[in-house]
Amino acid sequence: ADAAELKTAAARAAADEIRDGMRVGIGTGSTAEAFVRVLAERVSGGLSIVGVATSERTEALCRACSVPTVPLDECPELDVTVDGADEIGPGLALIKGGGGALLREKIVASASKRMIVIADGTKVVEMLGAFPLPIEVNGFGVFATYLQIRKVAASLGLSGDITVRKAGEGPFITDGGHLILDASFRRIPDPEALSRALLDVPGVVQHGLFIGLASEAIVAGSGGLSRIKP
Ligand code: DER
Repeated sequence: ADAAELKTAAARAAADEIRDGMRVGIGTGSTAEAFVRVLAERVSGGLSIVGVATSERTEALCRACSVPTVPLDECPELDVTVDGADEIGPGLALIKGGGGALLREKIVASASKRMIVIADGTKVVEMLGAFPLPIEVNGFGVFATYLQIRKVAASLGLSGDITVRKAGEGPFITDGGHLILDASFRRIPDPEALSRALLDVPGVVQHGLFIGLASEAIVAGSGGLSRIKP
């Protein structure tokens, strides 16, 4: 099976958990988009749900597929969020944010009773960090924030390139109007410590370490589907 088929297989398994009347957080990225397409089939077959999208991009796809969505403010408590991940580590700690939507993704995941992560097998890692950690930062004084991030990382024994994510000629701007720094720490032995240290930097809005949020991961590998619990 190719990557797209694996993503769809994981998406189908997640869609099987969605029941009539559920309030569903809908993630961002290619695997989450496979979930939207499967959900759209189920909705056209009579499933009645209300969705909350985690990005303008996902919102647009839901609209195009007639998956009903409302703003999070209209539905502040969700039954389940289904989303992808860039890395799935021990204890289902995740790195997310490859698609630049980590702030809304984390807000929506935290508003949900459950979070189901869907991914192809390549995302499961022994230790987080090979994927550069996305850090969402306020545009005011980015260089000062960058220096403070480097300092707190060094205090935890972490180093590596930290670069401003680009989009075309200029910086990538998130739905929330912020910038993203991608930090190539390579190995993150203590994600909890790094999470706390980063959130103490005033210019950091949020980061892509999702700790204690995922309830389950549905992973599609060449040998089939596997379910991982924390
Ligand atoms: O940006 C994100 O957080 C996405 O969910 C990302 O982590 C996974 O994207 P993919 O499904 O396209 O690999």
